Amino acid sequence: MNVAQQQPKTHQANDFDAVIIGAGFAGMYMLHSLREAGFSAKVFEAAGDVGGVWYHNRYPGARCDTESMVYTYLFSEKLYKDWTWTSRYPDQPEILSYLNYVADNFDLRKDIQLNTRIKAAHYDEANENWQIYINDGTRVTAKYFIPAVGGLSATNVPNFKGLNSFKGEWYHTGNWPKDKVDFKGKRVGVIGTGSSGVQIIPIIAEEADHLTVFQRTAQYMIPARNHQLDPEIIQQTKADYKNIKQKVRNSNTGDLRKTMNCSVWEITGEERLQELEAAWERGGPLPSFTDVFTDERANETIGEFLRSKISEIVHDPKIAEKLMPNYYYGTKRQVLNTNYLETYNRNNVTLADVKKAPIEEITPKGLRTTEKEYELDILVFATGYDAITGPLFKIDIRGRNGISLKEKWNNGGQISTYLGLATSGFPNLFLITGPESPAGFTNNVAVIESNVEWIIECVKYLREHDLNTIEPEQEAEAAWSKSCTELANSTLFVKTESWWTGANIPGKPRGLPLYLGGYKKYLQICKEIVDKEYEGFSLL
Ligand code: N01
Repeated sequence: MNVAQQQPKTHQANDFDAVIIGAGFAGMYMLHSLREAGFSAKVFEAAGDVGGVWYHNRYPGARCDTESMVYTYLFSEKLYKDWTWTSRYPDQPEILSYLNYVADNFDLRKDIQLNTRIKAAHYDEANENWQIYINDGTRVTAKYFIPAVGGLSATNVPNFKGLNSFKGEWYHTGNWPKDKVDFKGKRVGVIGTGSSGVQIIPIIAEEADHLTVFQRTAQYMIPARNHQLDPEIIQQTKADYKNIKQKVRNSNTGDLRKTMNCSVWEITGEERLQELEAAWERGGPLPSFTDVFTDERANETIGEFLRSKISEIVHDPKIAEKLMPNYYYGTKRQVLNTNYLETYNRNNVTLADVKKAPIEEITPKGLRTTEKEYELDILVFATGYDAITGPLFKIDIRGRNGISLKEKWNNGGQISTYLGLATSGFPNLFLITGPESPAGFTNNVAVIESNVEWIIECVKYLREHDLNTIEPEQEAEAAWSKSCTELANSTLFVKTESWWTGANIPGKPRGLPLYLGGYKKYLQICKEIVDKEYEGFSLL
């Protein structure tokens, strides 16, 4: 820690101690924690209600692929015991109800201003505060600025020629309307086969007259095997709260998934197959062998297993062939599904390979690939997000000397943070699930909780020590970023085009700006830095 001796300063009074953007899991827990610690805080939320991504992702079939017993706040034992999740993987309406329940239960709404978009936040060096500009032209000030905008909230609608000419309806999964979209009797097209596409496709297929899926990259599929939770299991889970919380914090992924703690090669091929078959029957993420994301041959053993399942499920060998992935297994985020592959056995579903015959344009009647025109009444974009940096870059965030975050990070080409929590030149700005945090590879709610708790400890420390600002020292930040890059480069993840690597957005700089050392290790590092009185930070 570097604490400079300085004269006391007189500052203009701030409107709030902290301004937070976003009323999702992160923003709401941040608000609650700040208030509990005696700080004044205000959340600004662009949507019409709380919920964050779960407010917007109301497409049919939307469901979390982390189990409900851990995709939930663990900070309050009472909350954990009072709320009852009904299924293994909670669906969007249930998660949204939960977040509304949390907002009411902790009386958060009085400090959340809805329907309000923040367009800019500028650091004022003279006053050592943040000037936060709202879309309606007004401005508020705060000592701390916390954009809790998540990594997957900036939707990506590819810039296809002719979209405006389309005479039908079109929607993006991440910005789904509140009113039901009626697919009955319609010819529907879905572009994209990631987590969102894979969830919506089987539902639309059941309702629509005809569905065409435009697939660019075939994905590995793992069954979710979602089910209603047995009342006895619910009681056991609630009783086991303390143990579950501890296990989550001691895990690499912030959840309770099975890990193998051995290399693919340490067990026989037969044993491996048994493990994989058992996991397939159980549903949920496959158990992770220690070398599966570093050793190409180890990775291929899992890829081969999953490809064999496609041939077993999909009746038409030509369609099965088109559905065969050929990237390293798991180097795009794993997709859990319910009846996805089975959907291609229906006779009202067509699979169009748009890697082979790319999309040329959207026409008034539908969509034209280099091969043919598909006539459509409804077009669904399940085309993902400008992830990790996208949501932050939508806000004009400027630190010292008026330098914007986008400029500092060279438009995403040179991201540098310290612990994913802060970045030099931007005093008193805190990130939650930010770049170079373990988000994206870890249960998001777990990362959110630990980030929020770290921030609260930090601002309490500043208050107790009568300090005005905190920001990373450049050397400490550079070392953290370097370690993130080195870890990422030692894996197969960087060899695949995905939203993790920025390759899904044309022109976006490539890289993998996330911490891949595991959640448990991340928590240890964050704690050590606090124990050493904020080593690597400059406190003034
Ligand atoms: O987005 P994606 P997503 N032309 O980027 C295709 C979380 N999430 O919304 O692979 C044609 O994964 C693209 O093709 P390709 C979760 O973390 C969680 O599905 O780039 N196709 C791909 O098939 C997840 O990982 C849940 O070649 C184009 C698809 O669109 C993350 O959000 C549910 C294209 C995008 O897949 C993102 O998932 C939903 C183009 N120009 C989301 N551009 C659950 O918890 C893109 N594509 C279950």
